[in-house]
Amino acid sequence: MTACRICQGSVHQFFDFGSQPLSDGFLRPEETAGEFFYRLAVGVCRSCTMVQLMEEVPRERMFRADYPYHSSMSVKMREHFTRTAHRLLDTECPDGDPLVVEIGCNDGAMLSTVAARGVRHLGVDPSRDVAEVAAGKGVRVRVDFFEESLAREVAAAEGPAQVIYAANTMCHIPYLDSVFRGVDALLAPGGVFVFEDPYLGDVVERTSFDQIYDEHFYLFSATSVRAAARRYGFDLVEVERLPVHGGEVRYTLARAGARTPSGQVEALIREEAQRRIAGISTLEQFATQVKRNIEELAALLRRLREEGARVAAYGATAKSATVTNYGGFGPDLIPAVYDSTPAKQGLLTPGAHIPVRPLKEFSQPYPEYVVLFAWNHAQEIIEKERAFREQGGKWILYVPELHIL
Ligand code: DWN
Ligand code: SAH
Ligand code: ZN
Repeated sequence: MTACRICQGSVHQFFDFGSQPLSDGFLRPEETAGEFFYRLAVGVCRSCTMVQLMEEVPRERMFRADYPYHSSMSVKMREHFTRTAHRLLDTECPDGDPLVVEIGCNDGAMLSTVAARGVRHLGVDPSRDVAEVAAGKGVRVRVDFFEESLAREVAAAEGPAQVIYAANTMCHIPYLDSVFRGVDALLAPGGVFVFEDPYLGDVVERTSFDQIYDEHFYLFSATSVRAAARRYGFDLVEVERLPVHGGEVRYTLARAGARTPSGQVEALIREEAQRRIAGISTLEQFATQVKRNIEELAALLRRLREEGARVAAYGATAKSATVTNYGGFGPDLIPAVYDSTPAKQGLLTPGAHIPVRPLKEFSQPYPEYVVLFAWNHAQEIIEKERAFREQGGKWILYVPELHIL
């Protein structure tokens, strides 16, 4: 039996994706021989409902100096983080000399706006290359993992933080106990801890199974986040559903008793109970649907290969590692994936070893069918690449189910 990382309850496994590589482990052809693999399986805690991976990948393997994901590659995400920064400053930091801390600041997509407004801040991120990009935007960054010891050090040196923020990072941290104790040490008495991550309710509803991979150790819901927060003396006081990355929730935590939880919190928790989003039968149904989606995509890709169609993919996402490696989709079915990130171009995708090509080659000539691995950015990409469709190209999407655009 596996014990829950949050409450030590028993975890019921509901899907096993088998052996998987590091989702952001893009590699040079000569590195494929020594590639690292682990077992990707996911379960739900029968006590606190937290959905979590059955096996943990050491953090230093994932968040290395050359971690290749740059948040600012998407215009829509840049806009999202600019709006977020203004809102956090306007609502939580009206006066004085506030301190804003971001856990997992990456390339400064959010904190660059805080820096531009002249507000005291600190970004913490262990991945050196992306942190250097943030520093180049005027962001103060510490290249390290946020945990209790670091938080105590920052609290002693810089005083309490009015806002601690994390986007798509809390779900990456198995050792949340240390993070919560760190937040407790660093947060001002009336401060807020705000974080946003992929939402279990959306993953289940939309069968977005590729949100499950090494870096996404947890899949949160309002129910599981409130239970975890309470263990460390925090209340869940606000929840907000966000459209980014295929559906997320932004959670606002405050010290127990400091703020009255909004009606939205109770409403979402009630909805989760009614939908039984963490129920064993719901998750078993999800598992059946995942297998169906992957089989349909596999059948389509094999048919296109038989017909001699020119196929490629778009967006060398971390998520797509789960799709290509579970589906067994290598360069024989998908000969290339186009991506705008210089740090990924010229390398092979993890496990499946599909070559990553720069976007400028996408139209030379256009493929006939393109699997949209970055389906969460569909609106932005399909709009930007409308010339592809105008000359007859077709997009293949597999979330929420297989369809061709
Ligand atoms: O949680 C995480 C999220 C925030 O980012 C991390 N664990 C890792 C990463 O996940 P991902 O790689 O699945 O994220 P995205 O944002 O779906 O990745 C999009 C990829 O597509 C990037 O490599 C950039 C690329 N891209 C592109 O080539 N053209 C993106 C856009 C918008 C484009 O127009
Ligand atoms: N906030 C950005 C980046 C998300 S990717 C966005 O939403 O786009 C996850 C980031 O978390 C990576 O940059 C990774 O280096 C960072 N990270 C992982 N573990 C961390 C930890 N313990 N403390 C701080 N950052 C961490
Ligand atoms: Zn639990």
